[in-house]
Amino acid sequence: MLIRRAERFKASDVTDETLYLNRREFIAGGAAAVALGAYDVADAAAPPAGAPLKAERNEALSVKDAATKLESATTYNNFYEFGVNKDDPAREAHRLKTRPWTVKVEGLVHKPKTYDIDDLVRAFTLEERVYALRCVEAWSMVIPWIGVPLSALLKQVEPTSQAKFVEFTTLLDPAQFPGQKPGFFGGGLDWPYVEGLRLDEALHPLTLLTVGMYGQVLPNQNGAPIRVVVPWKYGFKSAKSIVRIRLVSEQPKTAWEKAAAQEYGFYSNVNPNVSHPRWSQATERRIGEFRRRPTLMFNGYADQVGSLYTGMDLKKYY
Ligand SMILES: Nc1nc2c(c(=O)[nH]1)N[C@H]1C(S)=C(S)[C@@H](COP(=O)(O)O)O[C@H]1N2
Ligand SMILES: [Mo]
Repeated sequence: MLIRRAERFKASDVTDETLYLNRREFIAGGAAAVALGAYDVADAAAPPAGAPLKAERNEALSVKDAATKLESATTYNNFYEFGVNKDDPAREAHRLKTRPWTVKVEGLVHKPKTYDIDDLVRAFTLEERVYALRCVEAWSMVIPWIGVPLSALLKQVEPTSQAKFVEFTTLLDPAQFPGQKPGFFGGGLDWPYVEGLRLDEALHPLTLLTVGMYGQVLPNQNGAPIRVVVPWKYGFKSAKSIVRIRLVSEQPKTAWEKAAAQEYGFYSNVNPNVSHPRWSQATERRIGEFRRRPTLMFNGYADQVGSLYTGMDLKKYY
């Protein structure tokens, strides 16, 4: 797998959008063996983080902003299973074995299904969308994510009429996630990391089940082999390295609600008018920029998602 080896990501290699684009052209021209929307898994002895992953950009669901440097997106992370510091994930994430990996989709569905990660990537058409992920700590990054609309997967399992919420669960394995070891300060979280969405939020076309970024298989520190990206919500709603998607009738208890409910609500829609108890959320620092920028309602997606919350008091349901 010459291409994979040559292309295996090295943060220092790719430092700006221009280089990134050239690189994509190179991949497009040289990777005849790599089918659109699927990497070659014939020789997947090693987890393919960094292998080229092609997908057509969905322009309608992409922002025009320049992407954050790949190096920043892969070295400044929140992934408390690896530690609470921003540089812990890049240092520790090699411990995570992303193959074999299955995702169980179960609960209130007519057709529960366990997907092997590679079958899942082959079964759906991958799209690339450029989304800003905005952290509750008031910084943001613009990342070209690759994945499948979560709705495509949910349609396959056929939620029952009782299903009202979707719960996402990250792998529980203290042997691979030092932050889950008893006695390790994992930010006070109760493992495994659990997140959730209302079913209509989960079915919204913007919600992306994500397997790659920057034209590559997702790096471990960004949630390999599969994570969620919900662009109109704060980053912690986008659970990483998930092993289970469960449809349920009651609002799931999320890891951050259990840890500090008054700071991290279930909805956590990006909202410049609702402050975090310890800081304002009116402006944000885009990683790589000097000047702070005003934060937009629903992270700029008010036209697309506003109707999901008609009549709701967003100060109460923060
Ligand atoms: N399992 C798990 N998922 C997680 C987290 C985590 O600690 N554990 N952190 C969240 C937070 S706070 C943010 S801001 C984003 C960061 O994603 P990124 O590192 O790919 O930018 O992941 C989210 N998903
Ligand atoms: Mo975050």
